[in-house]
Amino acid sequence: MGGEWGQSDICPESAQEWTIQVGQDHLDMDLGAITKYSALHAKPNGLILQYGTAGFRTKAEHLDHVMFRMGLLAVLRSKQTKSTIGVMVTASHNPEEDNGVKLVDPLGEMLAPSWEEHATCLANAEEQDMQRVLIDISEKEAVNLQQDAFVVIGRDTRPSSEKLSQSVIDGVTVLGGQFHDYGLLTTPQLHYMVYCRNTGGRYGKATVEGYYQKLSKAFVELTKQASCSGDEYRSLKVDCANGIGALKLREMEHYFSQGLSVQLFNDGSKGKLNHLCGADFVKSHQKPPQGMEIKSNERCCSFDGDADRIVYYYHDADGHFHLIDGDKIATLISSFLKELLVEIGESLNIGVVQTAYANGSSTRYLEEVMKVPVYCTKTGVKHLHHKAQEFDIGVYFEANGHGTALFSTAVEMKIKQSAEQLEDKKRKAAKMLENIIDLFNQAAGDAISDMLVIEAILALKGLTVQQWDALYTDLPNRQLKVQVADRRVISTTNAERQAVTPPGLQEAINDLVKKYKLSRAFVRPSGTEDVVRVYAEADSQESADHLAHEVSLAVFQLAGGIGERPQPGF
Ligand code: 16G
Ligand code: MG
Repeated sequence: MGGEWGQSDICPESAQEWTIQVGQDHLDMDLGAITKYSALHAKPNGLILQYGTAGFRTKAEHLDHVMFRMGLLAVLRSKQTKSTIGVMVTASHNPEEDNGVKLVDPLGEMLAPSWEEHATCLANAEEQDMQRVLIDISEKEAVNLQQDAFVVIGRDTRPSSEKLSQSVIDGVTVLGGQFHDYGLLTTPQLHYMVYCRNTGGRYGKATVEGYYQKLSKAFVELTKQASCSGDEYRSLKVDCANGIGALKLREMEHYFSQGLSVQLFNDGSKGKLNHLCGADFVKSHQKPPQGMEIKSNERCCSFDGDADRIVYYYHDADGHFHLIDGDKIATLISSFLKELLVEIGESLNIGVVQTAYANGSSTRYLEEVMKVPVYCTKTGVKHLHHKAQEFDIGVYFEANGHGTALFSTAVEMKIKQSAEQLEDKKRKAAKMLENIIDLFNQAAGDAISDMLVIEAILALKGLTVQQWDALYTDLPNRQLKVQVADRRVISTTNAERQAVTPPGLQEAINDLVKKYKLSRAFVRPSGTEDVVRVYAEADSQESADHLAHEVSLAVFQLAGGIGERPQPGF
């Protein structure tokens, strides 16, 4: 979330309106110590930040107070839920100078929305109001301050991350919380740790070792069943965005090497984090990362800076670049899961969850060819995750490569039973599904786990990357950004596919879309940058480019564009 300097309208109560109702309970907060330590992590006057789609994100030098305060908040959340809460210090695919923080809820999920609001209020309170906001949150949420609190902390490889995670620890400690600092972790590893700790170890062991062993065991079991062998199927080039993914994959590699050999690029030994590499760069520029040499038909993938996204790609024999994004990953996974269910003879309800960015071809393929129901939610992992929980098996992916599959407890039990009771082919399929369930990180989208799932499926089905890519052809598309004075003038409905305000904008988009074949377009205010995003797809790249440009102009005119008018050409 870009930092803005100015008056907050997020927490409208002014300092005077706070009635000081320090109840008996609050004597359990050492207010003197909080004030003293808070002054050591002082908030720059007037800095306003918002807990956005993926927590707070801005220049690292503006975040010290936010980290301290998120340490405090994590303790309150932990006391309220009587569970371990996670705090991850990362800014994912943002430039190296940025940083960010997000809280992880008890089952490894994103923080509940009402607490996102508390996070925003607490981060924006001026120094003198901070205590009162803290007390207000604990009153509103009926936090029993006598309850114990436990917080686990992880961080990515940014130069600023170590110091910032120390500020989180200061916040946790001053409120009397216990903590475990995992140090360097991928974001999904921290989600996994939180999930493990709050489910009494049933999900796995809450150590990196436990994570490596659980996933690798499942992967090796699966790939043992694959009939094809040879290097072609079992080696993969991985662009690690010069981030934490490189460290963790290197640590993990020997656990699964009998099933797959990985060659790491952009491993952080020289390049800058996320600079000209990583999943976000590859997806948005539709070209390979720097620092990786690709021979034709070699299978390659990219992680993002905190290893919670993955995209695949290859060069064909003519040297053309082909991107395999989250939509095609979801298609591969859901078709494989569906095949296994048919083989086992189970009719479970399986659903795929996408966002408005999903390529129209993928949705059509899933619905019409695979006959899998598809649902669309707003952008942001929490929305997809939430929807996917409604199914026996919910597969969710954003086109940008963030996603996973969720299995209900009932399904897990059923499959375990089937793997023991059924015979022959059915038993084999049930065993496979059992291992696939273990291989997914069900707490969050996870580049390492997804990579192993994909590699296992390709090996089991004997598919090459080109055959996978050929499932369907993506419709040409284009994404653009438009600068406006206040992006909040744009509000949307129908999972962001239609603009409600400003008046006339949706009508203008409808008229433009009508001019092109197989076309679709939508606009939405970004949750992470101060821009409006425009998406268009059509039957040709030229049409998609034109449509995106025309929609950008409509946004510029009707939604208060600033700076230079959008120009055609990319
Ligand atoms: C964040 C979200 C990601 C979403 C992106 C959209 C999480 C963990 N991450 O990175 O899911 O696709 O924001 O960004 O929720 P935008 O709002 O700027 O388009
Ligand atoms: Mg990320």
